Amino acid sequence: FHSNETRIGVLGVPFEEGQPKVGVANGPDAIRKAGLIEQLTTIHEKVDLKDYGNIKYEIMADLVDEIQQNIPNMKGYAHVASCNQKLSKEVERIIRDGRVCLTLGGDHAIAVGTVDGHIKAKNEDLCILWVDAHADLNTNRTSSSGNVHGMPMALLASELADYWPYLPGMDWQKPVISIRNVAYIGLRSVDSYERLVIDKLGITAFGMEDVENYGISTVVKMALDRIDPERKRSIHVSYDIDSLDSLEAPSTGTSVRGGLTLREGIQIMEMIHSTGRLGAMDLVEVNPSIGSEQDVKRTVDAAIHIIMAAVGHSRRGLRLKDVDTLPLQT
Ligand code: B3U
Ligand code: MN
Ligand code: MN
Repeated sequence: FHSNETRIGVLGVPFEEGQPKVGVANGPDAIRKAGLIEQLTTIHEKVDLKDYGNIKYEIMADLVDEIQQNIPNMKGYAHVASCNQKLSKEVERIIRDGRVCLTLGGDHAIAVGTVDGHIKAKNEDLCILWVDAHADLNTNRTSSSGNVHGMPMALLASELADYWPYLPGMDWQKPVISIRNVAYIGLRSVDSYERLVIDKLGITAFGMEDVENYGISTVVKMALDRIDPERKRSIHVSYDIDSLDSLEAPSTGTSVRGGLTLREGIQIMEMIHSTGRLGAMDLVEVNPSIGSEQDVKRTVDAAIHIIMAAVGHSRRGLRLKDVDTLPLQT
């Protein structure tokens, strides 16, 4: 049921203003340097891959002064608004070019732009699978950190639009995705106000205890049943590397023990790939400045395995086309 051609667009977003730790902006280059592009082209012979390089944006100058007085508790706001506006356009263009858009972060604040671009390109309902230790569901009123990487899901959800002040420079962004079309997997560090929102709105949220109780395959199936019951929506996966356990992905800004194994992390994406409806994926929060060289390698390798699973790499190995016998000895 999927066409045998795989069209992929890779886009790097060296963005770190959504959180306080330097280094996460080097995530895209670290992942590329470890061989992502080469590995992607070996999945099978019909991969058509285009690397769009790293995004460049100009900060909206008029925004900076205005923001500091008017938008409390959103650090780096002018950068967040400026980068995401450009990012949305780039993602839209890549998807309109018939490609699955793979966005390499950067911190998780960039999901505002990638989801917005995906929605605009597809002009239809879309569903989101948010794989993360955190819910990223704070508003500027509920956040105790003021870090925007803890807010993207709240900016995107239509049900939360009334809980935001007017945000200058974000008029392009439409909070049109219903939170009913969103499912979380991997939660284990959720703030009290986020918990309140999840309960009040009945958000589909699978925490680590659910992974423990049901197993990852059942969790993914239940998530898809909720957010895409008719199996027809384009799927956006926003994959925070901190969903994995700290032992699996140590080089990230806010790692939390007790997380997904890499095996579970891969299984999620193999299942999403098999739907044939992955439209876009973000892989965020890889920070090559955190931890030892070995920690960084481990984290980057994990990211690559997850991305490979998303675009069709099979742990069973590649099936030969038009060949069903072993070569004879001659
Ligand atoms: N919920 C906290 C912590 C956090 C969110 N996302 C990450 N950390 N990576 C906050 O700051 O909003
Ligand atoms: Mn996140
Ligand atoms: Mn997280």
